[in-house]
Amino acid sequence: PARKAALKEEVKSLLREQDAVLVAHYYTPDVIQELAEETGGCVADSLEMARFGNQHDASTLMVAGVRFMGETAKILTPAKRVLMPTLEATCSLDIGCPVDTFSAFCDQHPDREVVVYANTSAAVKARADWVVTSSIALQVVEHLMDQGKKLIWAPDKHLGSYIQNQTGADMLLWDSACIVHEEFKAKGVLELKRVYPDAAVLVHPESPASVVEIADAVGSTSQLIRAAQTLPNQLFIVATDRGIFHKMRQAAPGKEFIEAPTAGSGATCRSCAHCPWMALNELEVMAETLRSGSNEVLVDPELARRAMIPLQRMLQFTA
Ligand code: CIZ
Ligand code: SF4
Repeated sequence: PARKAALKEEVKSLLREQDAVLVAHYYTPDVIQELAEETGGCVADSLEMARFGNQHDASTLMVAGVRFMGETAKILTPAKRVLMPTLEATCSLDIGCPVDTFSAFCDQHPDREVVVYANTSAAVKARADWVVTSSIALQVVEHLMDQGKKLIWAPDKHLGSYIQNQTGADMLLWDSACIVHEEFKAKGVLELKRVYPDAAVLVHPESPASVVEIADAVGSTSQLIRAAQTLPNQLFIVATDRGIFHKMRQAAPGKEFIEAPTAGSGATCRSCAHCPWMALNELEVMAETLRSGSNEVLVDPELARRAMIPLQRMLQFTA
């Protein structure tokens, strides 16, 4: 604990010295979220992270999250230096949507507007008409439906079919999933509900439809935090990455949160309600990155120029 406290202080002074602001996702380790809160940075979902980094005047952004979040920051603010604690933090959705196959798929359906989730590479964003996050996906799809558009949706099939069910939009879905959310099981949640009948079930729509169906609230991370605040329940079963408990406890003091059950435990559980890539954002590696100036995120300028168009559309849609 003494070492951790000393390291935290070192990171704080390194951030100051380097005119860097820390932008952290809700799923990163508690200590990283605390650091962001204590140093004037932000803890947020990917949409708010993008907006915060875009508006902040620091010359360096330290982005704690996964690769696409650092890339988004770099694309939106090319003049800034963007660092990440590690460049190895990827995302199963990004991996599941390689640009070559995706582009070929889009080429086969030229009559469809291409909507991609923020959890994608810069190259996939560059091929898209729209980038969305889970907090605005519904509104953007409704907006496109009003214009009579047919859509391609990628990469998350669970989020895609949730939106399709909610809106009735004509969407072709790419077949990929989040390894964390996909593990939540309706059977386990229902068993837990029997033990705690007064608990409300909060579900991120990257989860399977069977889990979404039994939710009291479905939404993005920031929407689920709000639900924890506003619903009258004292106890919540939460089907999203457990990193979110840090903010939920702050937002709803005195309330209690339990992890929704996943398929397995121990060796059979690949993710156990916690993203293995978000977990790479450790205090030690952040300190080392700041000391050495390593792990700078760079995006090919031509790709960045094209990816910026749907990203700015996303920011403007929600402005
Ligand atoms: O699952 C993720 O990576 C999420 C929810 C990202 C975000 O903040 O939209
Ligand atoms: Fe990707 Fe899922 Fe991890 Fe989010 S939680 S970064 S969607 S693998």
